[in-house]
Amino acid sequence: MPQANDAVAALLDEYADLFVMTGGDPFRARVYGKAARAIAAYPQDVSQLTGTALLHIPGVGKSIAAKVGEVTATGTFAELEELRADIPDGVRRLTRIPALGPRRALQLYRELQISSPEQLREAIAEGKLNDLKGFGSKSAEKLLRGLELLARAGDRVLLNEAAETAAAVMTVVGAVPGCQRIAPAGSLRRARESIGDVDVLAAAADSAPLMAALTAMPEAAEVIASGPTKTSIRTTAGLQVDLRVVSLDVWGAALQYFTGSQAHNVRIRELAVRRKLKLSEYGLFDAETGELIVSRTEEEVYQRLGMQWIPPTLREDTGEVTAALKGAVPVLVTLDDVRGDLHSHTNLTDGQASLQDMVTAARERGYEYYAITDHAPNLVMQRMTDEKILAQREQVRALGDRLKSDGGRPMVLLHGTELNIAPDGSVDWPADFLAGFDVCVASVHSHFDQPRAEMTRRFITACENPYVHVIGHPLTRKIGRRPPVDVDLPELYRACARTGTALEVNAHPARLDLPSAHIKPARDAGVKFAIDTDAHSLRDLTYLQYGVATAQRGWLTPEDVITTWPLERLTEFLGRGR
Ligand code: DGT
Ligand code: CA
Ligand code: CA
Ligand code: ZN
Repeated sequence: MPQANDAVAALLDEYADLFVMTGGDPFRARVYGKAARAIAAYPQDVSQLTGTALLHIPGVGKSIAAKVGEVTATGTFAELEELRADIPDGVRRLTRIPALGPRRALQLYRELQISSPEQLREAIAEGKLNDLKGFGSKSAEKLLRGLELLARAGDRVLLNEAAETAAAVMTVVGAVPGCQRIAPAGSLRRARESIGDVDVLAAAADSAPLMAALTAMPEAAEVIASGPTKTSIRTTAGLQVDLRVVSLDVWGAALQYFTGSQAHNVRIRELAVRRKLKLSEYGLFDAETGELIVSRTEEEVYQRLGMQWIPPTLREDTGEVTAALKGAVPVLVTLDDVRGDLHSHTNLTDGQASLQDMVTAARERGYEYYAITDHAPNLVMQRMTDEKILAQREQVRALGDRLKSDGGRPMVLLHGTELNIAPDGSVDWPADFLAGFDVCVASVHSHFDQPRAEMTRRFITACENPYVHVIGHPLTRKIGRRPPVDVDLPELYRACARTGTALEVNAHPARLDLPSAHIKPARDAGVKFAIDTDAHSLRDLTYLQYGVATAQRGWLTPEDVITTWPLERLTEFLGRGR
């Protein structure tokens, strides 16, 4: 998707935040937020569109279209700059702290002159918030937790942002004559849930033109270091990119080395030493004679060390080396194995695209089945009603019939919903109404702070509901923004395994939930998984790959993932207990 759209969306979001902070009408601010999401999801580059064409984007009226035009021409817009002049940048950073809204952030600035997360931490330590109206003792505790989360996220970015940056670099550098090979390395290749810097490895006899192409990119705001083997830039978005160029005959050794993780590399270097070998980014050598043994491919390097090749998503020193030595590396689930998606939204609730458009896009992805699961009524702001969801079911059935007979690729449409798990574990509708859905995802969307015992009870009750098939984004965390809920995980896994309820691996790069670290223990407890996009736009459908990578990091095979199963087997799973 066009980068210009992301830039415009970010500025509109910032404007919406600043607007509320300065006492603006929150309803009007929501209009900007909504337009920002629509622009981010829009398939065409907004910087190339005329004023009238902009008006076709949902939620974009004349005033917002004018602002988009201003951004295209100048990089910003006047009203935003006015607000920026009023409020220090740090105050807006405060609003990123979970549990602190824009208004309370402004209150902290006006009343205590707090204008950064660091100052907030000090003020809490000094007890300055104790007498502040609207800030109880519990809110100091919550804010500290939020501050910690923010600090841990640091300057790391989400997987999709890193992947998009790497793709841009690889397109430009890969097109330079003499570039023989180019690939992502580092945490991006391993698909960690957040990325510190982007590592790209290229092969060429002469590195200079490749390095020059990188530093000449319009996205390169700053050259941090430049040399013949490694050049680092910082992008206009603040992300560091390290480009390393090696000679083609050491490609495999270099790719292995720069993919990491460091812990994985330490482990296999020890192994090499025990075999009287020496492993470096230049190859695997005989430790005594210094003679090169292998270096061209990763496969050769691992093989010569006496083990199977290890998929990058497993290289975290969590048992993969032992498995590879025994020839027991699992055949991990891949994007190609996925046959469908059980969690998606349309503009009947908070999705950006119509039912027809979502279905067309899903079909283009080659799915065998696809479920529409708009929000259920208890998420009040989505204004769902029984009538609306039943009317949607009719549309889904009619559209499903058309898909069967129009000669295109066959895809079975499922009608479902995303239920809300209430604090007591109940969901939006009674059994007889739930029975009408093909699939029900159930998720926690409120009361995130319940104590562990209650939260655990809540999940177990939802699992025991025979109409709940999948627990959506189970820990409800948002990476770097919202902490996971506190639940007894082994108890949850047992309940899922016992009741045949799948846990979702939500593919959205801001969620990646169930987080990969928890997936393997859940699998070992007998849980099955649904890799779902939870798509709210056409673009979100492309994020499936991050869910697959997360599942791989959790050691999952196709057998563990119900969305890789043929429809018949899936239907049997969905029909359980009825
Ligand atoms: P990040 O950037 O924090 O998301 O994580 P990584 O894993 O991409 O770390 P990074 O960028 O510092 O280094 C990329 C890979 O290169 C790393 O996974 C292993 C390898 N590497 C880089 N420097 C060293 C080093 O000094 N020692 C070792 N053992 N490995 C290194
Ligand atoms: Ca890195
Ligand atoms: Ca790096
Ligand atoms: Zn949800």
